[in-house]
Amino acid sequence: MTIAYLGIGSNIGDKRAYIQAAIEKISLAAGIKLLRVASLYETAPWGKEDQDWFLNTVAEIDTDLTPQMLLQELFKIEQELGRIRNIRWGPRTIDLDLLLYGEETIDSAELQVPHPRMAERAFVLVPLWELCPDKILPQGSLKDLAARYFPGSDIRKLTTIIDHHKPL
Ligand code: GSY
Repeated sequence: MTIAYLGIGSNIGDKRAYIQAAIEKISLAAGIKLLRVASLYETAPWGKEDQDWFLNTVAEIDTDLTPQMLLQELFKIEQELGRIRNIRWGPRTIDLDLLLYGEETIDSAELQVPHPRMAERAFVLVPLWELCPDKILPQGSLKDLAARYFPGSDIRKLTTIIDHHKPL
């Protein structure tokens, strides 16, 4: 089993409901055990600024899927939640990114882990730092990287949380 971290974001429609639905699907997927989910954050759009703000969080999972199998599972969940890949960095109902997969480094055409742009993205760094404050990334300590952006005007922590516990 491997501990992995998933970035989750939405900026179309009922963003909170899309994130909740994605987390439920992740928790029900074969080969994935959902461990923890960070707080929800409202975040300014990165990459293409003329679009709505996002809601973002990060989930910690334990998985026996390979990184490639996990990526396929994330694509499947994105499709089920109406993700359409038409505009680069454009609006989306749901976005699921594989950020970290244990201590592995992967550099293939379809998958790069650790996620190559995560050190520039407050919406990844801040919720990830909440879950693993002592983590060191290739670009430096998560604590120092997140402190560049938080607190800041482009990211706001919400007090509402995502309920990720399965009903008894
Ligand atoms: O790669 C994730 C999708 N995405 C986001 C996002 O999730 N949040 C914010 N704030 N900006 C983004 N730009 C892209 S692309």
